[in-house]
Amino acid sequence: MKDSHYEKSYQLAHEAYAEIGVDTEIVMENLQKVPLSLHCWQGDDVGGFESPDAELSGGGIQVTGNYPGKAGTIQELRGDIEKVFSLIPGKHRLNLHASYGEFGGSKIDRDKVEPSHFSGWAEWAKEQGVGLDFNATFYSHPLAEAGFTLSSKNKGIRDFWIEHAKRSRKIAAYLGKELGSPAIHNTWIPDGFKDYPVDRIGYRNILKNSLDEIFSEKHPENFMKDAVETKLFGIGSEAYVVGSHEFYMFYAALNNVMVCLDLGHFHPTELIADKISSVMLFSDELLLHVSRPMHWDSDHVVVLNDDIRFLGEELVRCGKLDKIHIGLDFFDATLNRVGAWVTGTRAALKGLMIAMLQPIDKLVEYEEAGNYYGRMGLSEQLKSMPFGAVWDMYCMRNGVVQENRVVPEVFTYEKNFLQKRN
Ligand code: RNT
Ligand code: ZN
Repeated sequence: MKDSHYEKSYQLAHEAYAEIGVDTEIVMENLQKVPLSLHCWQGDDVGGFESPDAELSGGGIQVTGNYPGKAGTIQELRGDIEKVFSLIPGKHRLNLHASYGEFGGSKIDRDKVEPSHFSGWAEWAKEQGVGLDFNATFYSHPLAEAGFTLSSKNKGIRDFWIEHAKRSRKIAAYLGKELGSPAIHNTWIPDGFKDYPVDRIGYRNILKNSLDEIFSEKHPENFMKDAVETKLFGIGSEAYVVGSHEFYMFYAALNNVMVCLDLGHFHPTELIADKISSVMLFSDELLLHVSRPMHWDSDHVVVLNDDIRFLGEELVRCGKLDKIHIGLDFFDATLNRVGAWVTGTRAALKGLMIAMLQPIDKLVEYEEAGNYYGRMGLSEQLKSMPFGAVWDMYCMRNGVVQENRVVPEVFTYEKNFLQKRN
């Protein structure tokens, strides 16, 4: 399609939305202000670069598939991320895990990681003009194999992970300082039991104490902020997860840290969209891990499904988009990883744009008047409005390909780069 056709489609869409009281120009301006934090681990199946052949192991998360082309070095990963950034409208961030440091071929254990191992990332992020976020890595390690890290009853193991967490928070503070934008440090641990535990309270008490110890080290808020990620169950922790939703909700509320809600960490029919308003009435900020659970915490690539639409709607409607940090957390090794990143990230942005293109005042008016047909009927009408024309225009104005060019771009990159990897 010619550029002039995109212009025409956009003009028609602009008029159609104006008729229902929505200004598409303002929507584009608002979406431009929303950064997403892209997860570095999509590019290499959560492997990290602690050793040349590092791969995800243990810890209640799993990646299936062996599609060729995964990033085998940090340079390849950065190249892939640069490609991804070039195909996504807006300015975004990158979310790193401690296992992605530049360790120069030597074995640096998790209790020895330092800011210097991430100075290369800081330099790269400066060149890219993106902020960074950070995570301690509590899986794929011999001392995580027994299933317990910060809540371990073994003091040696526990202290090892406490040290790792403290160092990771320091690295986050370093990155935030270097880049002039606070890094969110997220703590997720895999601790739990496959079968019914006896001492439920014991492990949770230990976790509470470990977190107290970790967070007793303070860092300036403009360098780093903390989040703790809740979970209902994982592979091998079906019966009991120490860091459950209730545990972290209370912990976060009482200790001035953020809670992190991952779409895949709840019962299959629970919606994150319904949790945001409750959290935001009692907490200043919130971290999200946007993913696509399928029957379980499967971390499928995000697509524009109802969950994402509901999430976008709630993010826009609650009016606190600037206080909610949107991270992505999906990985699927059965398909082109760069494509997964691009399509998943674009889907999350589309969810937000669709929500912004709604006449919220009118919907609230129907709701308050008890006119529930009006609320439902208008919501349904919105679904067939020309959102795609606004999205394509948004991409064009950001110097990024329109929707129909995404797949060919990914194929070309695959042919020129990914297929040349072994
Ligand atoms: C696991 C959590 C966690 C991880 C990443 C890699 O269930 O969702 O956020 O996916 O830290
Ligand atoms: Zn997550």
